[in-house]
Amino acid sequence: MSVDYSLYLVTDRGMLRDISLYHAVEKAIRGGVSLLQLREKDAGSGEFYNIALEMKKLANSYGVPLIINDRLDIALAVDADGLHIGQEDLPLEVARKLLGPGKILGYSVSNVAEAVYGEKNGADYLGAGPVYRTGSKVTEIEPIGAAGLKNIKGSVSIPIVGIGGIGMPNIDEVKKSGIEGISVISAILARDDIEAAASDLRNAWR
Ligand code: TZP
Ligand code: MG
Repeated sequence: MSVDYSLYLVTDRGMLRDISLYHAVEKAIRGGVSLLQLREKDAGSGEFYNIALEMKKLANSYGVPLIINDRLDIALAVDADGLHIGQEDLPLEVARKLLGPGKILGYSVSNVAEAVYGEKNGADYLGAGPVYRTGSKVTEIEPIGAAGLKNIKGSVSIPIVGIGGIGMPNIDEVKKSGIEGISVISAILARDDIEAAASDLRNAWR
């Protein structure tokens, strides 16, 4: 499957201002989001499943693939296009085996060793970060910056998306690192005009 990683939206309902997740995501896709990850850390299984079903229909109706964060069971249950896991989730090779070869498997990394491990053990793409400081995720990992992205990019041949604190002020610097795309939450979802925010990022990336 050929995937466009250029503008990868990750969800967090907690960031939204007076808009439903459904409508926010639809606006973001209209603005130019090319890939969608459902990441709702506070949703229980039943609720996550229902949201995932709805997001799958919405995203796929625009030709955008849906990736599920953390939950292999939900990814399988809704026949999502892929799964994204991190260092503390299911082992990568186990996820690869259970997900099957036809699905997209993403893996979070913050250094070259993790990236090389990811490429060797079944990841289709890597989410590298945090690139900059962000209020969207609590982490003890120091930001890797554009230099960290460049190092990771040079160590593997699978696609890389940067994540963490990316937005219009630093998108050019990120682009120069040579990676395939950016993954964002707040630079799209916390904005008043979600469609314009996505479209500005998309145009800046091109
Ligand atoms: N993983 C590393 S940083 C991050 C995640 C999920 C949060 C990204 O959110 P934002 O608002 O784009 O900085
Ligand atoms: Mg995770």
